[in-house]
Amino acid sequence: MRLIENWFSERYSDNLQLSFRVKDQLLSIKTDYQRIDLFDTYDFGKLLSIDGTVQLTEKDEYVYHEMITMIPYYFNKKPKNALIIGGGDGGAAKRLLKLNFENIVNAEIDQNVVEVSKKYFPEIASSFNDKRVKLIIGDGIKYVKNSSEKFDRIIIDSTDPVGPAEGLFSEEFYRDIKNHLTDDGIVVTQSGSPYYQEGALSLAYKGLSEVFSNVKSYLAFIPTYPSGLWSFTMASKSEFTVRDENVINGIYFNKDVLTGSFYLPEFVKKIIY
Ligand code: AG3
Repeated sequence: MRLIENWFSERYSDNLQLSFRVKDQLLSIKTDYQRIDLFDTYDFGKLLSIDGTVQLTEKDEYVYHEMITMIPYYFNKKPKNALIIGGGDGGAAKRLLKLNFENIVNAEIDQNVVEVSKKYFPEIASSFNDKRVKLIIGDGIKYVKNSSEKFDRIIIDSTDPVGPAEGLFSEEFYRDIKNHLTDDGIVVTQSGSPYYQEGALSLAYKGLSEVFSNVKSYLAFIPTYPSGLWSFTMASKSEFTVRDENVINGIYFNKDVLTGSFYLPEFVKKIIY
């Protein structure tokens, strides 16, 4: 019998938090960049948190990772190579491998995220063992400043725009990203909860709009993130056109989602237009 119940909570506002009952805390480390915690939760399996915010859980990571990779995949020319910035858990790379990308560069700033993920989420982080994935431990912002390679897709798999990820929501960074995109290439970033993090969505949308002529936001339901309603924003130098090709279903993603996730509620449109 357990006499004490343990809970992990992510605070959304002064008056609201989401709590997960946990069987155990498996890890808590402070790295040069952030604090990383790992919990074994009752309802969502293992949960990775960075600076107190949920990054991924075993049970619902598929929504985020499918939506950040599969939506942009089906637009414009078939992509073959990609750059992932952040994404140290390997989840985005794993989905790109499934989509048959030939070369993936993954720039993650914090080696500890990779190590923790390899240990606690081996199935997800197994993507780093694939020859098509080149892992670079380093700052994505510096990487896009100091290299010249072009990519068909650039995926900004960042944490919230505070602390180490702040620069990943800046116009200057988006300008550097543009130099790395092929002519009809697409950059996509997670852009926060439209309900609790209006600022993240407007920073991403407005910043990308300063740099790219085509920008679109879309939504997904992610039960373990603030409010459950999550936004992503993608941008390109060329107009977006969906390829005429059969769509592979994910667990969340399908043909209807490819269209429907772009239909935005009025309060979300107000944030970005
Ligand atoms: N990175 C984006 C997580 C943002 C969650 N924010 C929050 N819980 N406040 C996800 C990493 C998965 N590869």
